[in-house]
Amino acid sequence: MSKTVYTCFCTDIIHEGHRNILREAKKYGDVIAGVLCDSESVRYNRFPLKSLEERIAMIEAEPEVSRVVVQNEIMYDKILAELKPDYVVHGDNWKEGPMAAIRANVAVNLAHYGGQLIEVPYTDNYEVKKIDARMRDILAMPEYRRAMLKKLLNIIPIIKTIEVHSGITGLIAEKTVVEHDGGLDQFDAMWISSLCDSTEKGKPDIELVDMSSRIRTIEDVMDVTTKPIILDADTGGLIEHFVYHVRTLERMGVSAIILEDKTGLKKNSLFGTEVEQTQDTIEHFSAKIRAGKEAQRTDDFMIIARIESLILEKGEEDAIARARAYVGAGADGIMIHSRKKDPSEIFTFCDELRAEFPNTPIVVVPTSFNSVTENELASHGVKIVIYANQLTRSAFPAMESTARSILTHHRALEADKNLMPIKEIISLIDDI
Ligand code: SPV
Ligand code: MG
Repeated sequence: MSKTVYTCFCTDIIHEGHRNILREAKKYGDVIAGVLCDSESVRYNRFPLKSLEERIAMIEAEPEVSRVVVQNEIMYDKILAELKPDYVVHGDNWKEGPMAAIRANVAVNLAHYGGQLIEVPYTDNYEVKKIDARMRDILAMPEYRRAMLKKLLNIIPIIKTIEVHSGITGLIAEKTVVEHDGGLDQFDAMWISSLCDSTEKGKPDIELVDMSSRIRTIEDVMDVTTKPIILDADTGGLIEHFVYHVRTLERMGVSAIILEDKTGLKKNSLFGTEVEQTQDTIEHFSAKIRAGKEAQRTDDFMIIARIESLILEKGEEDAIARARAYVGAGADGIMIHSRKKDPSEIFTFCDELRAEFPNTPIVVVPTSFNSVTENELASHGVKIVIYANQLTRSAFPAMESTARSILTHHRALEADKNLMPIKEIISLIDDI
């Protein structure tokens, strides 16, 4: 009986490197090729440009491949237990970084039944690099990027979103991958926070930083990333202005905006009732949502209504009544905010909303109730979690401490142990 060889792909295009792996694999027996499913592709690599069906057809068309299967988990336990191939073939580029955990997992699983690992030298030439960069460039195009958020809602249980306010924070959101709990993980989307965009400019979070400036920040982030963007649109301003902003943001490739039901001089929600804040009327805010929905031109763009009733201590009933009205006005999702440490009021709201509107995405920002886990939130129907300010809050004390150290010691030596080497900083930045 001929031997079997297994190799898994997570790619939208077959290039010389993949063909090399397939040719090598064929030397050992019948090749079963795996195609990594969508939900694991976004955790392991990036958002797929092709559908699963298209990726399967692409791999099936390769002459060395006898059979294609879908691999549903990045770790190989299940697929190897099921297929028991004599060999697993993989490029040798997984010896370091988060991918090393997958390599170790394959080795353990092969050892269970006496399978063998064949590592093929990774094809790291100019053409392969160019193809990879091209895939990234396509994903960053407005039409692809804009559509990604809605697609993600159907692919993964909860969308993990991190605040970004510049090219460099965008790169951190784009490139940080960790290995934990037997899998790899990364952020799915980026939040452009009014608080952090303002703080970055040394300005208060009162809608002082205007849309032209916010757009500049979005452009900086978009220039170097591919992940979908959710913009904190504050109150959206005057309805007559808001509709123009919707057009601009949609055209740029922003996937969603979150519009807050406050009016007049907006202050940051985390001040709660300590400062004067006015909630908009249901009628006026609903009219704003309706106007925005009428202004947009694609089905991809989402307008998410943010309810401030719990922040302003107006109670659950008011929050639910508003959610009902805003969904009726066309809101594509509801964000509920709270500044309590205990998440129970958030859970109560989510459970109620979920029962009434099973398909409306719920968004939360667990800054105050930060002990909740993503799994807990997902179990209450939350679809998008936003870590709204943590990158800014971690950078500020680090920078301040460096400034203090240099002032204290009249030199930079003492601060240096906490600094990222210039070489590492530079390696974050991609060439075109
Ligand atoms: C922001 O990040 O600007 C927000 C979330 O609006 S919060 O600061 O919690 O109000
Ligand atoms: Mg804000």
